[in-house]
Amino acid sequence: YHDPNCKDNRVAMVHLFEWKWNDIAAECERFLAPMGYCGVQVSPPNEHVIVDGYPWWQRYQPVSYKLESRSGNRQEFINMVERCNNVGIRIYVDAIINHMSGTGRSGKGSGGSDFDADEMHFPAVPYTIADFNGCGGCPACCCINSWTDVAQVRNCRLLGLTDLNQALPGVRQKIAGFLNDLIDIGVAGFRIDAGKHMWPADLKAISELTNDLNTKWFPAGRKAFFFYEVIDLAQVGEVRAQEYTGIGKVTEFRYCIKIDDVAGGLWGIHGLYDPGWGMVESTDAFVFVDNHDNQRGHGGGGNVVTYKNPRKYKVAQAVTLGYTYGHPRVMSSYEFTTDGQGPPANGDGSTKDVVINADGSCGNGWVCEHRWQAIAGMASFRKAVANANTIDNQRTEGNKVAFSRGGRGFVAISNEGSWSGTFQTGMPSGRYCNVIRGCPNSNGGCNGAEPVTVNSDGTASVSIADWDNPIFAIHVEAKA
Ligand code: LM2
Ligand code: CA
Repeated sequence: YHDPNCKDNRVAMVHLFEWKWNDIAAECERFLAPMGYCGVQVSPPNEHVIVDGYPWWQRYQPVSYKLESRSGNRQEFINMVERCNNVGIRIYVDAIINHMSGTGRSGKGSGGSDFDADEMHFPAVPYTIADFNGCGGCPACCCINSWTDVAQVRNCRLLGLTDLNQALPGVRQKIAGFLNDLIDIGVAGFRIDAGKHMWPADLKAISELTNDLNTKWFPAGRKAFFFYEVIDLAQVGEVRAQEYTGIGKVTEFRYCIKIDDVAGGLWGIHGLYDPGWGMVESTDAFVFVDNHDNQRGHGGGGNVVTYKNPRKYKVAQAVTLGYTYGHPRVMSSYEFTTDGQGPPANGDGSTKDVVINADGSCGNGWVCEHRWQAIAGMASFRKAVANANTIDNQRTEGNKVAFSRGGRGFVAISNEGSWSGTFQTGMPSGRYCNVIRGCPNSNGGCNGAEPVTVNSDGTASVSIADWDNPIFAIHVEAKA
């Protein structure tokens, strides 16, 4: 359950937040596979409530486990999984299994199913009132008031969302049935939403009911990757991330704070992983610079760097993808100004297509951070250094850092303007492309810049001069 099931030595995941299935399928083929990404976290694929104005968060209120959502229908989902797997790109589903919709909501969901949350009536699953936690032991609102009362955090309603009782065999079976439907289609794993609000023992029991992955794309006997969303910012008495490391990886939200800090002051790179802060060990950590919640002040919020600060964001991603701590996910956003704002929409409320401009950037309001050359280049870097677990030749000078990765790659970053000189890259001699500028091209050169020569003693003359892209990165899979 800890293995992301990547193809070959691919590593980086990208969250294509609110993308439609057809657009994701195309992106796997035309961009993610060639750039060395491992997989995609997709928005919740199951039936959800429809809220006026179509905020993104309507998809965190399930109505049923039918695969009919704002991103597309079941057949489109199946096509996406097949097309992506066929080019070696994995699909990870954002699974909302803690709760169903919020109280006060009723009517029809995105797949046309009837529901009534106040009656806890979700006939398309089906769930009835007996499948939910009662309000005994909860405050009068039945909601979570105290975040240090662990039983309340797990048995009462998060934000008034009707809370499933995962201790019941019938509920476990229905959740596992949903996950198994997705596994049989070919998904590689799950982000378990609101992990903090469920008991680890119940989650373990559910994961043990899941099928092996589809042998059309995975070796026999493989289990799905589980990563649990647990917001642990080390407040005394609250749920701890470490409670979940036995059953999968766990989101490390302290990393978001650390990386924002380090991207501003590279001298702090030594403290990126800080056990003193209670951070989980590298092999258990699922890390990201920002996510769909904290980039807009939801889900713990905090000081996080986002696409709105592009230069710093690229530095943060270069450190995340270049370094060794945790399993990395890249956020891919749409432009927003208010926190509830949904994805770019047509007049009828449907989500707009992702369009790709001639220069490779995205249009129609999609930001596509994962396509920024610096970030895509570092995704390819992470693939090349996947089996090199060391950091060598690290050189920190003020707000600048350089390091190599076991003879497979070398990175230098400057937050102090231009930086040039001779560096020990630790790499085999040859001609490489600075993947921050561009990839190797078919003429034996590099796009965006002249090739870089590494001498037989591993040294190279390196120059960083572009304030907006203050990174230099070469690796053994991008030779000129
Ligand atoms: C998560 N992780 O644990 C998600 O990452 C986060 O995006 C989800 O909240 C949350 N858990 C529940 O799945 C989002 C959003 C909330 C929104 C909920 C449900 O951040 O603001 O709450 O989805 O749609 C909304 C309203 C809130 C209301 C609630 C219930 O914003 O005011 O609470 O619905 O009706 C009364
Ligand atoms: Ca719960």
